[in-house]
Amino acid sequence: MEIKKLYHHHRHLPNPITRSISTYPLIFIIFFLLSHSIVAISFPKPPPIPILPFPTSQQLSWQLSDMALFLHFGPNTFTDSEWGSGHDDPSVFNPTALNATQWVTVAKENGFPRVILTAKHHDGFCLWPSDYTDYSVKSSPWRNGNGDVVGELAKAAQKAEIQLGLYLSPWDRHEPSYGKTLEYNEHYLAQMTELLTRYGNIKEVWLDGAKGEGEKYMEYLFENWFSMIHQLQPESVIFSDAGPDVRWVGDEAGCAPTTSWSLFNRSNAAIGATDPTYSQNGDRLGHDWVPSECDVSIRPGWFWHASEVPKSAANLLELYYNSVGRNCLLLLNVPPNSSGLISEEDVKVLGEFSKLKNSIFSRSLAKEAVVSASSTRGGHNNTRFTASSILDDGIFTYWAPNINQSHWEIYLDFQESVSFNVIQLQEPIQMGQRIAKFHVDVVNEDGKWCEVLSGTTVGYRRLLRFPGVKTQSLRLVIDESRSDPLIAYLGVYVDTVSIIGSTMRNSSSHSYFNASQVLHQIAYNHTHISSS
Ligand code: FUL
Repeated sequence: MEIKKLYHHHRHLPNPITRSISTYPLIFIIFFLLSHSIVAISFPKPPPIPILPFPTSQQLSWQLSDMALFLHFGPNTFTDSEWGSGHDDPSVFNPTALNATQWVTVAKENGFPRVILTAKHHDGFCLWPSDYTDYSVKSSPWRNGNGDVVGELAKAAQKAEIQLGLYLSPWDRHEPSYGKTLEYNEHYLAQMTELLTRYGNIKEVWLDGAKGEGEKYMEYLFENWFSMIHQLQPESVIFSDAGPDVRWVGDEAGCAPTTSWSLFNRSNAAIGATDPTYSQNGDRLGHDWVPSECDVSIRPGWFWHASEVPKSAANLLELYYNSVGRNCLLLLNVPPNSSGLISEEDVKVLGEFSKLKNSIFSRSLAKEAVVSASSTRGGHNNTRFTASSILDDGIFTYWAPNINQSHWEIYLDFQESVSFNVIQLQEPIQMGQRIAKFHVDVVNEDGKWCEVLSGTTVGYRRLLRFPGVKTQSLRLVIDESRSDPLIAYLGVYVDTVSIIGSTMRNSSSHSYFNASQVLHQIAYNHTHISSS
């Protein structure tokens, strides 16, 4: 009995032989499954490699701001001129009601996160009390010679959380050392240092390439300037005809071409002597990331003139499509008048423009669409790169296709018929600019796919207008790309203003546009009061 008991007891003790039979295979199976990735412990598919060149963080934050307000202000404002001779008496500069808070409020209320002031235009007059010249606010009657426009603007901008940029003209028609290379470069950098050390964060430095014909020859030591600017203000971007951070678009009409690469070869461009076509299109094979900025004035001149009136809200909307809508930043000049304020008619038109823009773009009609794609990076169940990411605002989530695909397509099923005449596309440019050719098809009344538009580059933001369509299904086809194409955003919208004057305006059959009549009224009023 005793023996039996013992025996029973021992049967339940782990026996080294039994253990080796029952446990080792289990360990072996787990090891086998892990090593063959059959078990559900899997890591997310990493993002694709960003392709060179791609933006610095400063360039990225510049691009995300979409628009900036340019402020041309100085003696020209009072003398009714555009290029001052450099010899106007400083006493002409006497704004009676200058209020930089009004300037930044206008910017903020109308969607311009940045303002750029002409601290010194070609006439050499300094809007701050520079120690290196007496041709400045110091010698003017304004605030009894104790004023500082740059300082007042910097304070107001900081308070309103508006970014500040400064224009310091290389060409100086007043400064006696202009024309003597070493002397003038020292003078210029001394003034630049004042601007970049006295006024807090400066987000953009604007280097204008203009110079009158027959003016004194001199060499600007650009590379020294660039390094010094970046050293003093590491968060700033430098604008010029040739970068290094942001390039001139090649015209002063606020219009980029439909093909607009942020890629560029800086070595192919020179400040003041650039081929406009090269600047306009950029360079698909470029080694440098230098996106375009489109500068244009709300009025015919850059400076305020009593005889001039602002463009209409519909005109500004057109500029927006042709700049922001073509992978560029819109730098819209709104010059303060001789009392030192932005004129009421300009404020009014900016308000109408921003209302118009918001009425079109505040909500995409594709938000509820069911989205699918020809392939998805990491497989169709991968949520990180899924096609429906394109409905989320912004560029930091995106659709990515599987590698080695022969075609790239995204399908949207709106689940009901939707009417629209604008499409917005965005690439996640932090990963490089990739798309070189694309087209969009919709399903027509006969149930067949038909093309409604095609294009080349997309970049940060591409807005495409076309005669309105009514459809339940849309597909975006990417025909050519520098690498696997990535799409961050696709939205569809109705614009009832741009169609004025286009084929759609006369088409009463497009009765499905039900946007507010007010928009028509705004556009109508302005076509009648504006000179441009
Ligand atoms: C040009 C200048 O000559 C104009 O006066 C203006 O400042 C414009 C933005 O750039 O090159």
